[in-house]
Amino acid sequence: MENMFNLKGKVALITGASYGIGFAIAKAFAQAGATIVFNDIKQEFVDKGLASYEAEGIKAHGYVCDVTDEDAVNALVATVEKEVGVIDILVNNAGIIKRIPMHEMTAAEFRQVIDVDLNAPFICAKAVIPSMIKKGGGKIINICSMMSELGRETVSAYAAAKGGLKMLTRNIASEYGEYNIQCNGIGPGYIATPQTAPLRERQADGSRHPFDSFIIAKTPAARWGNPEDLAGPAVFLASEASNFVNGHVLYVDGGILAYIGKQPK
Ligand code: NAP
Ligand code: GCO
Repeated sequence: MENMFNLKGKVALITGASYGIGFAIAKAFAQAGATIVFNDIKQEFVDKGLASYEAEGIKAHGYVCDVTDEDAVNALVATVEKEVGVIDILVNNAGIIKRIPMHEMTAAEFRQVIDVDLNAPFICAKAVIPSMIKKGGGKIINICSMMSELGRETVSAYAAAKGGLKMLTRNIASEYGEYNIQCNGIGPGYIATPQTAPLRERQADGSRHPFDSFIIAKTPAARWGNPEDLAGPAVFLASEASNFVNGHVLYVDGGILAYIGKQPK
């Protein structure tokens, strides 16, 4: 059973993994035996990420690459194949959010979110699939969201992207399953990372941010998730244990999607 979750000999590219969810997933992959490759937009963040991995005893390979730039992504994949090895596992983790009421959001802002959160996973998956086919298979994991299923005020672009990412996940699974490529999604709930820090900021009087209290009431686990809560589900979807799981979005949300929410006192 242990071997089913073993990633020894596998090369994993986790995009945008200097910190946050991507870092936690990469750390778990390393602990399962994988070789870690990650990218970030700025050398400064790549360097910080390398230091963080080293502090965990992980010799990661870090590269500067903007995932929205197709030429840069293709060059990254070619460099990784030459310097590290063929990519067996791709985690499309890099992502941004802009919280702006839709009627105030510019088309350029909308496009920017779609570019990173939806176009980039397409670009990265397209770049790794040919070598996965040649190698006899691979794993693609797209980091979806509660917003792959639900909407809320101010996140129109993000929800459109993450909803699209759920269907891109299903389509990659459909088109490449016959090549032993499994493409699945992970849908994190509300996770404590820099991306959600504004939603958890303490108020001037020291009380919880209203959104923080709201999420606690909407989550059966009555807590925010930690990036480490995604480690096991990610290793499962990256390992042989999930070889017949394809086109699935595994929600790791503490039960949010199952729950109407706690009645206000
Ligand atoms: P985060 O803390 O904001 O980190 C996002 C990472 O993506 C950063 O390393 C960032 O690099 C990188 N990135 C952004 N744009 C990029 C680009 N064009 N090219 C390369 N790297 C880029 O986010 P997170 O909370 O860890 O979230 C990671 C993923 O999980 C995202 O896809 C997010 O939508 C999703 N997610 C998050 C939550 C949550 O509650 N936190 C829940 C569900 C889904 P820089 O530092 O250089 O900007
Ligand atoms: C927001 C949050 C969410 C989380 C996550 C939930 O503003 O609602 O940022 O979108 O990031 O996607 O799954």
